[in-house]
Amino acid sequence: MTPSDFFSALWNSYTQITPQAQRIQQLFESHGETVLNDHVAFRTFNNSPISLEKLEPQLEAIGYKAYGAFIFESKHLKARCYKHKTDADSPKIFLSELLVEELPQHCQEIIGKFIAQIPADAVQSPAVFWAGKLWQTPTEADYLALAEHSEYAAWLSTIGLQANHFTVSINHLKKYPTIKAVNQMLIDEGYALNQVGGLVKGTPQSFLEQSSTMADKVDYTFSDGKQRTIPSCFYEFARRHFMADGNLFDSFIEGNADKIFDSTNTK
Ligand code: OOG
Ligand code: NI
Repeated sequence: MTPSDFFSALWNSYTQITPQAQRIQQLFESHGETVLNDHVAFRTFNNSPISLEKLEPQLEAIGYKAYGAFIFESKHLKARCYKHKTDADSPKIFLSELLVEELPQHCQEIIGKFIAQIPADAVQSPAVFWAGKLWQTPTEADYLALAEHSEYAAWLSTIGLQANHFTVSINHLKKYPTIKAVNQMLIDEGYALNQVGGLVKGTPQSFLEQSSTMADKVDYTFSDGKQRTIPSCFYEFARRHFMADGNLFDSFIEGNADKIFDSTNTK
């Protein structure tokens, strides 16, 4: 599978439940822009057949290699980032996993029921990255119990493996050169942005500025028949800056990422 096939399959499954991303991309295009992606991100459960460690070889299979590692203590996550070995324009990939054993016992038990349903050989090809949830639909009570302690766990229990965001590269836009201009356009168009820690995460001095929409909401029926609208996926905007050595910063920043995760919060 080529990276281009990989990202177009991902975009298809992502926009099915994130119609705002398609609309915002079209908005940029209607203003004469060509939208390039800075990165996409995935979430998963550790100690499972779809752990970060088990998924990583499928990224290597499409020509990617890991170049950074991150820890999010209060969210009980760890993550790695990946870039293509030869094509610098191919989107970067951010893959995180939930450290399930750090959650309260009752959450571990709920997640344990999902993990027990994942086939041991679930990871066979890069297509696993849009496999969705590999377990039965949770009950509303289990979903709410997870959300209480880990919004990430609640989100993952309903959505599963799939790109949780694509990211517009502001560096490649012509008419919206700053993150402020992008945010203002989105606000004028009525989109709800993630305000955790302010609209803009990061500064030019830290070489990476990011903002994101709040996730789209989709109608969801839990296994017990209860219905509610739940967050699906969101769209991100990133502007990278040059470092003193003349290279564009190409990694991620824990302090920014910590807030971007909140784009799928239920509250
Ligand atoms: C990933 C959040 C981190 C970034 O650009 O820092 C991130 C997620 O929400 O799964 O995407
Ligand atoms: Ni991101």
